[in-house]
Amino acid sequence: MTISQFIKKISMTVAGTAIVALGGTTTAQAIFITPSSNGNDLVQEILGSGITIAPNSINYTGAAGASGFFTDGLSSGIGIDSGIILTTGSAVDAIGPNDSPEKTTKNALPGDSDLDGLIPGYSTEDATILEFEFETQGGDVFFNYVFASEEYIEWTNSKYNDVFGFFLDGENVALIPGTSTPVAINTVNGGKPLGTDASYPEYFNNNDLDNGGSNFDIEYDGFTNVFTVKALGLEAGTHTMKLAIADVGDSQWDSAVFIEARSFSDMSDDDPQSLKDVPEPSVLMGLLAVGFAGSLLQKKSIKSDN
Ligand SMILES: [Ca+2]
Ligand SMILES: [Ca+2]
Ligand SMILES: [Ca+2]
Ligand SMILES: [Ca+2]
Repeated sequence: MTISQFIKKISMTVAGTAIVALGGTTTAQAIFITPSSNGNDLVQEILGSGITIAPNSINYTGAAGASGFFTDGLSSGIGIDSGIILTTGSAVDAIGPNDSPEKTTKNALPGDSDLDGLIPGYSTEDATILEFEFETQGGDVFFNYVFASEEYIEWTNSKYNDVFGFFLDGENVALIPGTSTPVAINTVNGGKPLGTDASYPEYFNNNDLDNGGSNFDIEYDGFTNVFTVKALGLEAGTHTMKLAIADVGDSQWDSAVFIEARSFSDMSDDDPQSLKDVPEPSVLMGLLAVGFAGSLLQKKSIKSDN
């Protein structure tokens, strides 16, 4: 590592104790995770109406603890109540409260060439992949998801551009609405520092301890709104789906994708859970708190190579 690379990897962070005390909210429940790397169980959880899974087509690639089921997601504010989680580290580390800017599990697994292809110039590590083949009765496919990460906010717009992809017959359909742009750290964020050089910030929910968090009872420092995959007019017959997520630039700072239970279907959900009872972040209190806490305490955080 050169000196300049080393310097780039040093960030100043601010302890969040005062922020939690001032801006935190209490909730009766919060997201709960049950780890599983059983591909059949994971696919069954997201399977909705009008979809038939091809026999013996399900394949899970990843660490045993990297994936699982989640419940009570609405109480943590992610807009989806239950479903499956795929991560680049440890699934149980999604559980709040947010007590670290850098929750990390190195799984020492390779990346994925399809994901590499989404972010030219970067390379992936610690890939977690759930693949299956299916038929759709209605000819369409819909499902709902949220992307979340510890890379927010300190590594926004850096090389640690964690990414995921939902590859339908090899083509990524996890795109920012109305664009052909994959959803990743550097494409959906609130900027760094928050509010500077943001990308689609209207889709970003800040939960960063050093930037007014924690607004949500979940470990990830930021996450997207609920996005819906819409793939219309598929030909009759069997299609492939590959759900994949990976770290980028190194194997540290976990990212995750949440996929809603029973949402993988041939019909659009007209009443998504995201419209029901999502807590509002205490933005004003958070902004006041970060200004206050910023003068109290600082520590250095170093993101070293593997
Ligand atoms: Ca965190
Ligand atoms: Ca972070
Ligand atoms: Ca990792
Ligand atoms: Ca990462």
